[in-house]
Amino acid sequence: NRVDIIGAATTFGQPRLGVDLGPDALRYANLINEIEKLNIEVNDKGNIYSDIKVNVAEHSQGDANTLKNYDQVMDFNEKLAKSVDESIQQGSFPLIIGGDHSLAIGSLAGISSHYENLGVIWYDAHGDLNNSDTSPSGNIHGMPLAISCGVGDEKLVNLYKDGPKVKPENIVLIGMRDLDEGEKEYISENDILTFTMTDIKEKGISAVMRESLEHLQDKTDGIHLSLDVDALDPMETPGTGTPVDGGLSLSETLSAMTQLHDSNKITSMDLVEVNPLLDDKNKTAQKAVSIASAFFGKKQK
Ligand code: DIR
Ligand code: MN
Ligand code: MN
Ligand code: MN
Repeated sequence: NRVDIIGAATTFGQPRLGVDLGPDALRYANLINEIEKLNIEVNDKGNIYSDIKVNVAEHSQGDANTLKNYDQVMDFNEKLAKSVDESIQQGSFPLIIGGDHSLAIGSLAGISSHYENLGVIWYDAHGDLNNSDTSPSGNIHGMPLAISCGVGDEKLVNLYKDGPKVKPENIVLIGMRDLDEGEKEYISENDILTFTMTDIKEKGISAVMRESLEHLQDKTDGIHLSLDVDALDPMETPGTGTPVDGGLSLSETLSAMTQLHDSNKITSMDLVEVNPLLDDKNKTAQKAVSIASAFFGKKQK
């Protein structure tokens, strides 16, 4: 078993500059070594960037009805999808480190050709199920899951490979506490299994993870975990662009990751929205590394 690390150095899905430095912040927090310690071979493929460079003065201009930094997001995700696809072809487990969550457009596009019925666990404070009509911001990091389901801009929907990449019935949302109206409608119309923070407090994280895996394991042939560090409480992970109070603790998240590891069902992972420019001494990257370590099998003491 080999893990390919793919650095998704993009900030184009949202306005807070610095999330493109997330992959290197995770490396400086010793990501590679911590995974190698678990007797896993790690191949760091380096970073992917858009050919269109960040323009600090003009980043994320436009109103909520536009798709901000559209050309950059397209260009970036085409490249990312190709790299992810190649890693799976070579038999590696792709760990895509971000970078803002718009990168999931590319990671899911690259993954999806390998699975007929890809499951997705979206561990996030947000649903990322907006389109340009429902989005309050025009930030594409609030849209990748809708785009992957075939809803939204046609070129983004058909990026890398034509058609939707994921079916709504194969999605589980965990950690939700900041859903927009249009997202709530999409969730209820499509009956997406959703665990809000209230649900997690009532049931406990271990029941939530068990029910999530039960929901997916028989009908899917692979499961992608997309973990946004803003799922955790801002006291744990302050270095992220859109923090929301009332989130998961680190210890809940570590036990969730251990459950996913022990299930042996997860076939790829995104670890996203670490922004070292908003952080406190790289603490968010360090927690993200401990989350990845638990996911790859490190036992909690
Ligand atoms: C909000 C925020 N729902 C939007 N989304 C975020 O702009 O669409 N996603 N922060 O991670
Ligand atoms: Mn997100
Ligand atoms: Mn989020
Ligand atoms: Mn193991």
